[in-house]
Amino acid sequence: MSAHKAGFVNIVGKPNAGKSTLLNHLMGEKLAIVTQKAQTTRHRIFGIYNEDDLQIVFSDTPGVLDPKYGLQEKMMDFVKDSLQDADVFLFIVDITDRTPPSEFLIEKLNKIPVPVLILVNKIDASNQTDLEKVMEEWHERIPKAEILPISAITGFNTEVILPKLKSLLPENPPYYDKTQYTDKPERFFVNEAIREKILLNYEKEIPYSVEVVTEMFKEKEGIIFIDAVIFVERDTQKGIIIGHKGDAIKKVGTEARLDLEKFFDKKIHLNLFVKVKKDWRKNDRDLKNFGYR
Ligand SMILES: Nc1nc2c(ncn2[C@@H]2O[C@H](COP(=O)(O)OP(=O)(O)OP(=O)(O)O)[C@@H](O)[C@H]2O)c(=O)[nH]1
Ligand SMILES: [Mg+2]
Repeated sequence: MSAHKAGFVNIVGKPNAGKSTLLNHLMGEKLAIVTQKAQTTRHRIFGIYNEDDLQIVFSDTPGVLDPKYGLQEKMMDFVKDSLQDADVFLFIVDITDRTPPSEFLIEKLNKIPVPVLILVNKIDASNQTDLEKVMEEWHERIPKAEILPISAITGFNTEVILPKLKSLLPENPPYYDKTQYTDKPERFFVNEAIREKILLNYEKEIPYSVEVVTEMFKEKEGIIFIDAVIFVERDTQKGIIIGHKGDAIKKVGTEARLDLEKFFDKKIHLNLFVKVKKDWRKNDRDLKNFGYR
């Protein structure tokens, strides 16, 4: 057998580029939530891909942005971490995104002596002329990078990514137990499943004002019993989350439960509560309690 290879492959890019979609696709498992709204991912999530002679520790990160409040600053701290410890970068760009690229990322990736693979994503929603133009532009911005057009949603051209990464990674023993596929505990996936449904079911600032904490996760006779709290910033938001006669929160609960039953492959009993924690996004102590350091 050939020598074992292992390393860290960090997925970076702007909000909404398709980073989490790609992580899930490469892992064959829904580890990271995906929505059409920017700033869906708030934490750094490891997805650990294992073969007999290979371990790739993927890290999915929040999209790179200019922070406007405490929570976003903490989110960018996760991004900065991920710029420190990579063996290879997967830089995802969205071909349908007409806004200017992140100069911050371009500068970093040019400076760091680590291979960069630029994945021009969402080509299913584009055409050949635009693709050639965009690939040329990226070649000029980051000359050392190899550029690959893909569609993370349809899987087009994604089969070349793993072999390419394998060729770039160093010989190393595995960093994690080979049966482990993520660094996150069960409760994290519960919090995220609920947050995804909130992103999908509510408008404007509401999803961004929400944090979810699972307070109980207990398995008994094949059923998982979960109590989770949805924290909002203001009383008015609490009313909106609950909705008329509780219809809105009931919908969130049902949708999250169905996803979680699939993820854990068990029956789930899910209780949701809503509480107000005034302006938590700007409060350092609250942010720390919610796991943002
Ligand atoms: N058409 C098309 N849409 C895609 C593709 N990949 C992702 N998307 C969509 O783009 C949106 C954003 O996808 P995410 O995976 O959440 O993007 P992200 O980069 O993780 O976003 P943040 O976590 O907010 O930084 C979702 O609506 C996806 O369904 C693709 O290849 N083609
Ligand atoms: Mg994401």
